[in-house]
Amino acid sequence: MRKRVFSGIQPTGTLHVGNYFGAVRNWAAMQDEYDCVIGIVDYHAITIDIDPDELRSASIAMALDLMACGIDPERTILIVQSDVPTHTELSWILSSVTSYGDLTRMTQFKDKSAKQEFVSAGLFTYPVLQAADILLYRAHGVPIGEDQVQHLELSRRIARRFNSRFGEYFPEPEPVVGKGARIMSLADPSIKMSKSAGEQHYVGVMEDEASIRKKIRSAVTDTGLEAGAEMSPGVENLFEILELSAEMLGDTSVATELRSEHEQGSLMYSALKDAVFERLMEILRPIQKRRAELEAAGNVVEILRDGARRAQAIADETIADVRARVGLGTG
Ligand code: AQP
Repeated sequence: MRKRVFSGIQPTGTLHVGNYFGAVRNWAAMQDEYDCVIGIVDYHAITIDIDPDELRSASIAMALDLMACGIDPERTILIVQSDVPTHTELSWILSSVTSYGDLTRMTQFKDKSAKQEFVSAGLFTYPVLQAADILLYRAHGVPIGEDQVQHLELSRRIARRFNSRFGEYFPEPEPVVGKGARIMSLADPSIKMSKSAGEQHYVGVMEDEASIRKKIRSAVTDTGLEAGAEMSPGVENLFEILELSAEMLGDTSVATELRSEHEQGSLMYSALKDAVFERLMEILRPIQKRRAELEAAGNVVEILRDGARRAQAIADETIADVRARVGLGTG
């Protein structure tokens, strides 16, 4: 039997290059080897204030973005999370085997709650819903960026606690963290690239060329170079994006050359930025073209409904087993 993987993304804005290198391209690469379920996690998105009309269209837009990046709905079950409401039933059950103390240690909650005027209970219990997303499909692996590793550790603890209280049932999901798992903001390389930090802190996968060029040209580097000097975080981040793009294109020679110039203290940052822009656009242009074609095809909602039907069949099996183990309902 093939192993199953689950991963998710919030429909809270446009897909960015951090999401792409850290997560989405890995999801696309895993489709032949694993049974993949990918969720556009709209239940997660409502833990902070979000406009209802925007949310629904953002979920559909995210599905198009993901398919344009290579997620093939024939090989991957692609869903909008709330189309399979069983996620929330399992989440409630799992909250009973989740330690309150563990939840208080989640750094994402600390960061996000500090930015909110109104801090919802949903934001606090977010990692329990995340555990439910994964365990509902009895997934063995979860391909994620580094920022999600702590949450995944908690999912593993929740699975262990459920298994010890109700009998061995859930596999303990393993994190799959690949290259590109921590792409930083170009404007402030001390924070991760993210949609919520603001427009200047991310490069959108579907963003227009002129705007991407501008963001890369104004990326923070450092003031000067000496031979053998340590790389500043901004320069390291540019090299990371260059190398990831070059590897995908199958020619890393420019990256190697520029690295050796850096070691010798002769690197012009404008040349590095031009190389990043050119290689990145070689990756993004075909994705953007494909996105327009998929949108014109006009069948994305149908695709998502089909995904939800396939996902619900797995979810129904899991929740029936869980209800029986826990002793819920009349049977
Ligand atoms: N900068 C990043 N580098 C590598 N991987 C990343 N991921 C997110 N940011 C980076 C990975 O992308 C997947 C989806 O994550 P998400 O839905 O939480 O998206 P986000 O970009 O983190 O969303 P926001 O709105 O930008 O969130 P915050 O508020 O955290 O800034 C995950 O696998 C994630 O690891």
